[in-house]
Amino acid sequence: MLKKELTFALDYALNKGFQIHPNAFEFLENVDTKKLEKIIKEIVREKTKQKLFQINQDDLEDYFGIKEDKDLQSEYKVLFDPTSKVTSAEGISGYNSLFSSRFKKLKKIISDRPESKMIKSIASIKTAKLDEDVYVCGLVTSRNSQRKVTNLVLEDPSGTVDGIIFDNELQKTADSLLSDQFVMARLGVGKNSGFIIKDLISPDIPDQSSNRSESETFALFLSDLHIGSKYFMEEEFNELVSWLSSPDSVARKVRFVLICGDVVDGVGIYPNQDKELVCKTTDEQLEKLASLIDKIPDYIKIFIMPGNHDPGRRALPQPAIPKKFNSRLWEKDNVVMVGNPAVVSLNGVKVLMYHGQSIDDIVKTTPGLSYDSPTNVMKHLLKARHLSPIYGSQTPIAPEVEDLMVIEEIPDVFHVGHVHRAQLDMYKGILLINSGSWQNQTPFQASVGMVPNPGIALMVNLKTFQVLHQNYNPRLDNILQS
Ligand code: D5M
Ligand code: FE
Ligand code: ZN
Repeated sequence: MLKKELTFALDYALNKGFQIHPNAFEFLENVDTKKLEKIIKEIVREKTKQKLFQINQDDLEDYFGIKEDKDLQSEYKVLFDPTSKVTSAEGISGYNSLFSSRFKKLKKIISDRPESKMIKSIASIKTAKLDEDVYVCGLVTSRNSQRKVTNLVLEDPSGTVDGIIFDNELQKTADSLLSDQFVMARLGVGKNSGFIIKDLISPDIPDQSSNRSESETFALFLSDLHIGSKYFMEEEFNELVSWLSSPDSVARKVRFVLICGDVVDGVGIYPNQDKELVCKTTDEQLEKLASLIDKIPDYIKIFIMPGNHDPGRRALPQPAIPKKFNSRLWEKDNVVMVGNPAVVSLNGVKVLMYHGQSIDDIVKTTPGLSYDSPTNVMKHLLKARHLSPIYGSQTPIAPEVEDLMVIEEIPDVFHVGHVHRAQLDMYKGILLINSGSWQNQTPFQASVGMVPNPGIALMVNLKTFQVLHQNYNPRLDNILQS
């Protein structure tokens, strides 16, 4: 039902012979009701003078002084998108080329370090007589911690080596390594001629300065909307969407919206999901997404990435949500459909977007990590320079010829979702954002004790990297973690 102030304003204009364009109508719905009468009277007076008898959104934006600021920089580039690159080689030979690509790419990354000049192949250190320590590098194939010692097996294309760690601190470093991640090790020979690991060096992120936007343009970071689910916070999300076209001074500067996957809840993703869906088909769910996007001003660019709930390929890397599921999204000029992971540049600021599927496997196998702090997991990914190292666990990984999950480019912002906990942090100058979710706690999450903090919108000033947040969740215990 229309608010009475709005009905009054509309009647006033109609009685004066005016037509009201639907976009003006939507705009007026979001204006403070107390101001409506004054606004409409002034616009009617002004336009009557001009003998123009239609009120449209432009008139209202003129009135509020909130027309698109053309001077605000808003340039984007997609720097990396796996969509056209996925080839999926077959079976065993596919995985062989995947791991060999991973090894090569990461060896190149680590070759900036001085120690890397001394790297030897694993096969060669087994046959040579070693008088001094040597460096090898490889993927972690197993890690085993007993009370006093840790055993680590590394594999390079020439073979595998089994090393023992006695040092307490180094054992902790070893525990923090992710299965199948790349690492460099300093090895010495022990008394019984076994190898002792004396140091472990991850590829990691070098100290660097990050790129900034010249203008104070804002980007809005979102994830895990789960549109179609009974638990999607539709009302709160609509409020956020309306805010984007409101006169608010920050809203006026938002030029980018990044959605980090699980945009819809999907169909048949988990057992008995249909009981928790309000939209029963992916078509219906994506159409609802498209109609929400219709309400966002078209000078705002919206990047949409798939997650594990969205239609299309499930295995990583994921191509963009295919056009056959919703052509309208693909055809909208202000929507950019990207795969998972993707790198986009916003006014020169490089944002690495990744849904975050691998977090599930990592929290299960790495001491000290948990769902409560997704940004700590993100730091591990950056250290390993890989988004989803663990193979053969819950996260499906496709046998690509090239490993597209290696973090080759160093981002300025690392944006992840999936675990439904909004959190911020910094790591080596990189802004870490887990953008949380817009889905209330599901019965499954409650059963495993996962407590999401949904309904928090995170906005980053791309010039200063200052982060603002708005909590649309009415629950008082729902707070942003940092
Ligand atoms: O996942 C939201 C979060 O819930 C994510 O951290 C994984 C976790 N989750 C969801 N389903 C399962 C099952 N079946 N087992 C273990 N953990 C799960 P989302 O991708 O939004 O479903
Ligand atoms: Fe999700
Ligand atoms: Zn997810």
